[in-house]
Amino acid sequence: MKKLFLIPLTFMLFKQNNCLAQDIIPYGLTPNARQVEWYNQEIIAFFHFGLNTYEEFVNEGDGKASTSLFNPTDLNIDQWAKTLKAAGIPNGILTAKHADGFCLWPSAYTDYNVKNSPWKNGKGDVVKEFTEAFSRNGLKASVYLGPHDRHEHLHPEYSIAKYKQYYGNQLRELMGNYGPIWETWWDGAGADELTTPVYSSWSKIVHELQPNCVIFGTKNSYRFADVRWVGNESGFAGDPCWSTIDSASIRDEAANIKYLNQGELDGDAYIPAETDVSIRPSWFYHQEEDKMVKTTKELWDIYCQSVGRNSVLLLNLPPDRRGQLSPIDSTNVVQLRQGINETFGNNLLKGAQIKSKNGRGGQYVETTLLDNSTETFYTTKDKQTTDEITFTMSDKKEFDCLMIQEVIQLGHRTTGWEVDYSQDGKRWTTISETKGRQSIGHKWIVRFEPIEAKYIRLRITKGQATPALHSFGIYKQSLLFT
Ligand code: IPT
Repeated sequence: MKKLFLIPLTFMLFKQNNCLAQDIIPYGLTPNARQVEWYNQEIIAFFHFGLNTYEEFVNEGDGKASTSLFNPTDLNIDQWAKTLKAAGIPNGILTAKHADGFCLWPSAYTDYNVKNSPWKNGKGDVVKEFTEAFSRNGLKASVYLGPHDRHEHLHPEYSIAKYKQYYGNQLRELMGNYGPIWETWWDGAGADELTTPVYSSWSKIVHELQPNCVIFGTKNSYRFADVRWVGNESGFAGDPCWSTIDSASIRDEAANIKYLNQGELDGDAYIPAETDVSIRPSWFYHQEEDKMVKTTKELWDIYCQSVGRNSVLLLNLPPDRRGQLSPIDSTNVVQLRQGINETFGNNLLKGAQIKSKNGRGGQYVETTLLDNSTETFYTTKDKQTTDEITFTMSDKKEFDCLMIQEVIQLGHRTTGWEVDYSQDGKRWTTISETKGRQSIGHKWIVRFEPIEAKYIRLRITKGQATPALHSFGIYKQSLLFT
């Protein structure tokens, strides 16, 4: 009897996949299931690999280079996977075809592919090795099939209609023959002549063959985008950074870089920003850049300005001419993860006494902010869109970083927040780096000079709906980041 009663109750309280209480109604636009999963990955690896890897100073081949250049001496994708696992990166996107049009798999629709390279006597298939190694290692595999194709443009019979067919065929090969594909990337670079109807036919192929595949869309593919470009390739999302945006801003990219970067609170579509940046100056591996690999500290800055600004970080780790990740790149990205774990593994507010002004209580009790669970959250009484939550620690503690998370499935609710500290619980100082903060979303991180305090106060100053917060914490940054 007891059991029978418990099951429906749990069911009533939590919605599948998101575990949301049903009495808190989502506000405005909300993410689809693909977007929620994408957000939770936080970091995705990008692998630019192809003919350009074997050319000097080339990152956007002209489509004329000989296929005989492609010859990895020791391709080992388990090695990429090992790095990703150590770095806590669950997914990787391989450039199956970059702008030069060279295909890393033996496509039946062109000769410009691995079949005509010396690698494995033309019997190799990088996409197959990639998807198999990733699945073997419990990682997600994704592909970039560049819409821009300089080799195909050189074809005397090139036309958009023919290209639409050609690309569609290749998309069917990639989406149909290699198991689950988690994201596909429609780079806007050089793709201006491709119209929305062209992308419409391609999006049908993606949705038909891989219903869970996230589409990175730009410019004329804006209507099919699950995620948008962040507006730069330097690794920073805006402040604020809303997951919503006017979709027309994506279409007219050049005039709307600011909106790509920051989103628009009253936008008409939920299309969050993906922050693509390379660990090296170039997208492809070039040995002369071995001394210019971003340091662990630089990667931490990037992490805080992307994942820590309600975005997902797409970090490029280009394999070298052997077909392996370079040791410097691997070391730095693995250390990034160690530092993230060290930093956020110790929420200094743990065990603090918590009091809120407008807390709803019950299953939404204040302590859910500190329980590290994505299945619980804090909210206020109906109609209370602002709040003050005070944490009293057992003793004063030193911290230089804070993190806050909203329940993204319930929409952008909080639109203003700040954090104060105090030594006596009476006279408060606002942490200046938190002044006027607006968006939260999946995760927001703020760093500052070390502060020592016993009392911390989170002030929710503005909202479109009652706040819904998964977590809040203060931290001391790992020594790996100093
Ligand atoms: C830029 C594209 O215009 C944009 O649509 C997106 O694909 C982006 O690349 C990805 O980084 S072009 C680049 C040279 C800034």
